[in-house]
Amino acid sequence: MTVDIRNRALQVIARCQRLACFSEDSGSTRRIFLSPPMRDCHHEIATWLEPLDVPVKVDAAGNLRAVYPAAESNAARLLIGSHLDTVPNSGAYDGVLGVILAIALIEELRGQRLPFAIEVVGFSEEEGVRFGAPFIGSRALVGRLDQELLDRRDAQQISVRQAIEDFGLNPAQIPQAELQTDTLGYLEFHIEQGPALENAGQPLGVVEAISGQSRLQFTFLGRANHAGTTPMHLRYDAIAAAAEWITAVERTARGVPDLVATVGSFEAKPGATNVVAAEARLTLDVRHRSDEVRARAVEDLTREADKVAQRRSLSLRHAYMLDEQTTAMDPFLVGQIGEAIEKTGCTPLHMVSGAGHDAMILAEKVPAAMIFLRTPGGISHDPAESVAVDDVEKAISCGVHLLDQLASSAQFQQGTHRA
Ligand code: HGY
Ligand code: MN
Ligand code: MN
Repeated sequence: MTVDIRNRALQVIARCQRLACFSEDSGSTRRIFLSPPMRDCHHEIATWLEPLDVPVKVDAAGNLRAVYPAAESNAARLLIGSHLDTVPNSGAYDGVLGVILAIALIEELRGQRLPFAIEVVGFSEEEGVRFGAPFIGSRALVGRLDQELLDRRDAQQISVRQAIEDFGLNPAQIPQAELQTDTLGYLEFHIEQGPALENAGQPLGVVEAISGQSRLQFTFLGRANHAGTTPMHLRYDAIAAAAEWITAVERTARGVPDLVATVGSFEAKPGATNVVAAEARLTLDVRHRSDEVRARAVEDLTREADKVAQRRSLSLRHAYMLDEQTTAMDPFLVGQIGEAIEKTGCTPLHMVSGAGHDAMILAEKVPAAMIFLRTPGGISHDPAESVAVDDVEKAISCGVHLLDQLASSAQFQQGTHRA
C-alpha cells in the first residue's frame, strides 16, 4: 500500500467526521431531507472538489451533482455516490462514506482523464426519516419523484414540494435531474452495517442483491378515558392493543428464517400518564431476500393487527409507505468488483444486503453495483458506527483497480455489458 493511499484513507475518515458535524441536533448527527445542515454539507464538499475543477450543482430534488469530465467531451458517465442524509443520532459513515470515496477516487486519478466521465452524486434523502418515504433523491434520477410523493407531508405538515422550494430549488425542474440516457452505470461504496464481513475476516464485500423491504404505518384507535376511574374490562386501550401486536410481530419474525420485522417508531395520543390511550401509531419495517416471504409476512402481520383490534373492540388503520422488491445488482459490474477486490489481495465476500440502498433505485434504469466495507461490531445507525482505516485503504485501492478495469473495457464503455 503506498503511503499516499494511507493518507487518502485517513483524509476520507476525517472528511466523514467533518460532515457528521453538520446536524440539526447539537451533540449528535441528524441531517434530514433539505434541512439547513444539508446546505452546509454541500458547501463543504464543494471546497473539496474545487481544486479538482469539478463544479458542484444541486439538482431540483436536492441531490449534490458534480461531474469529473472524461478525456473526450460529451462522453457517457459513470455515477459513483451514495446519500448525504442520516437517521437521527446516526454514525458518521452511513451514506457519506460513499460520496467521499467517490471524491477520493477522482483525487487518485491525479488529473488523468478516463474514456467516461465520473459523476459524483450525493443523494438528498435515502433514509426516509422526514417524510416516511425513503429514496426521494434517487427516485428523481429515475423519474419516480411523482406528485404523490411531492404531496407527502412531514410532522410539521410541510410537503416535499414545499421543502424543495424552501431550500431555494424549483420542483418544476425535477425532470432535469433525471439520469442521462447513456449513463453507463452506478457504483456505491457503503458500510455493510452488519456482522458478515467481520465474521468472515474480510474488509470488502460485493453485493449481489439488495433485499426488498415493506414499510407500513399502523394506527390502533381506541377511546381515551380516566386512568383512575375506568375499570380494566371497560377500557379501549390503544397502547395495550399495540403492545400485544408488537410481541406478535417479533414472534412471527423469529419464526421465519432470515425474516426481519421491526416496529421502529411508536406514538401515543394523548400521551399522558393518567389517560388510557386513545390512539397508538406505529411503523412496521419488514425485509427478506424473497419477495414472496416478505409479502406473506406483511399479510400475516396485518391480519394479526386486525384480530387484535377486533378482540379489543378497537378500530385499525394501516397504510403502505414503501414497497421495494429485492433488486439484483448488475452481474457484469459484480464480476468487475470481485476482480478489483482480488487485486487488493482480499477475497471478495459475495453478499445480499439487508439494508436498503439507493443502488436498488438506480438499478431500475442503469447497471448498478455496490462495494461493502466491513463494519466493526456490525454497529450502524448509531454514533458507535465506525470503519477501519486499513479497510478504507483497501476500498480506495479496489476503486482504483475498478476504474482501471472499466476504462479498458470496450464492453462497458459501449454499454453492451447491460444485463
Ligand atoms: O433502512 C435502511 O435500509 C437504510 O439504512 N436506509
Ligand atoms: Mn441508513
Ligand atoms: Mn445508507
